[in-house]
Amino acid sequence: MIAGIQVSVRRVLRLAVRGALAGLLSAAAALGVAELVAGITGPLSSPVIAVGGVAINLTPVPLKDFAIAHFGSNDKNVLLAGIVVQLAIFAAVIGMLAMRWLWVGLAGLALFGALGVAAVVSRPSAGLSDAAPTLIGVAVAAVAMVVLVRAARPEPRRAAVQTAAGSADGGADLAAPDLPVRQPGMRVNQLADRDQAPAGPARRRFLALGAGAAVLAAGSGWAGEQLLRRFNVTALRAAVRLPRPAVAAAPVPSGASLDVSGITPFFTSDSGFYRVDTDLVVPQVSPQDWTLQITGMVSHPIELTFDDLLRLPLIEHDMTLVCVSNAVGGPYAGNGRWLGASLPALLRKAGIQRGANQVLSTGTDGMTISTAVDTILDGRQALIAVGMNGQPLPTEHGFPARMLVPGLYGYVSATKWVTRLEVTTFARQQAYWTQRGYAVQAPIRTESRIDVPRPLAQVPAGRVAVGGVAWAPHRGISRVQVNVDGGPWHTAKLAAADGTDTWRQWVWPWDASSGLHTLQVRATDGAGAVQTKGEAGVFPSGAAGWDSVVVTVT
Ligand SMILES: Nc1nc2c(c(=O)[nH]1)N[C@H]1C(S)=C(S)[C@@H](COP(=O)(O)O)O[C@H]1N2
Ligand SMILES: [Mo]
Repeated sequence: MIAGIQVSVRRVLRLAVRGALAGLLSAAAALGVAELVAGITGPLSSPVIAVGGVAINLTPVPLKDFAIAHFGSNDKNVLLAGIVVQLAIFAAVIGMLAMRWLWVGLAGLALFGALGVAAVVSRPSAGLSDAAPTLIGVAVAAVAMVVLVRAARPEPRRAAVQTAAGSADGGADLAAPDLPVRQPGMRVNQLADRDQAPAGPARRRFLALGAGAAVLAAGSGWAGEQLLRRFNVTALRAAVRLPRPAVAAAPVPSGASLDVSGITPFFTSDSGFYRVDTDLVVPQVSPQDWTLQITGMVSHPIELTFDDLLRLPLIEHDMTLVCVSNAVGGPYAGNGRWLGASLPALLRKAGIQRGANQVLSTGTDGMTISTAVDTILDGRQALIAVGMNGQPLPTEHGFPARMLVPGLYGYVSATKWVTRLEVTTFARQQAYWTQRGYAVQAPIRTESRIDVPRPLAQVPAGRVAVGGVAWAPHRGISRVQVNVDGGPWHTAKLAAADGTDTWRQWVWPWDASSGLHTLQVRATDGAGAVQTKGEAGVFPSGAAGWDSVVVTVT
């Protein structure tokens, strides 16, 4: 009896493993084939990416802030990994169910396909052809599942022995519908005997078909990746020749960079520039297809090609861009020399109608960003930028064009891959992050950051350079102060200012005595407002509070 139970447990387990494998391999084939078809129809029609995109858009704000804070630019890989794990579990479960009821497995695949199609077609500017990768992938998966499940089900060796299996595992409803019913007197060793049956040729057949599905999945996935490369705009970007600026930026003052090792450099390199967006794959926008439309409440709607844009007088301007998700002391700020057409000039040319107070800009990824008309027109150097640090915009930073408005957090100003500016009102339309509760007006808060010494560093007693950067874009920084262990504030030395729109490095020479010490920093902006001590989280209008580090002086 015990032996019989053991045998059937083993048998059930083996069938479950095969079912799970059948499910996993079918799903893998679906994804591989979908990738291959997406290689023809375009990267945005890939279902995994689309499902990931929907997941990002549905992610509650606190979770998204948590992800940005804890995983940084890896947050998307974490999300993708999560989706793949969930998909794998789902596939394994429907595969196991399919061993008993094939229709349940197929229904599971259909559900999975429906989710994929819904995600893909919900993307902005999606067409019906974008559903093709998912549909074809799911169709292939259905065939793979039928074939694999049939091969995985135990085959009768002798009709008499099959009897037990027929009603016990349900597999026989496919394999042999006309089996006799189970006979009550069946003995354990017959079951055991029956259990050996799928070994040998049947097992090899399942393994061969499984290997075939795996090869199909990997091969089509690989081919899809190769095809998708042609959507990459790296070469098109390399071919862009930016004109000389009509208005060049003033040379950066020689004292803008302090000689403090470990301090944030004045200009951020492309690779060091933080990236924040909701995109799982970096949008690839060809400058040949790109246009910028200025529509809505304007007297003369405008449509510009990339060449038109490059023919406008281009302005060079230095400014620091900050993300609202930057925690106190955090890394999501970067400084660049930008090149672009004047946004106020473009809007004036279009002729803003009375009553309009918002520019709602849209990127090719569907991101919408709303900016106050008043702010854009108040004299600051707002741009439709094409260049960053002397090169065309990097693809991740919005190639071929992005919007920039000095002094505002990125989510209300810095639309990457921008193709549309709609002049409208705040009452009529809301942007992506404002729909999610973030502030409508979001000037960058005055912030200062200690770069050195690093948190929990050990430093020798004596002179220690405490240094970092401080920013209050468009207001400028007038003073930075440091205190030790909550003592009096000491005024730091500020690097020369490169206008009011960029950050400033600072350094304070500290006579460090041995022991454990806490350093704190605060900045004063150009209008005399001191950075507040009161702490605030990043939601809904940016983090506030003083950065501090604890160091051990030995
Ligand atoms: N199209 C698009 N533009 C976007 C975003 C986005 O998700 N999509 N994110 C915004 C946010 S929140 C910030 S902080 C800046 C970041 O710009 P960067 O990635 O070039 O540093 O881009 C802004 N522009
Ligand atoms: Mo941001």
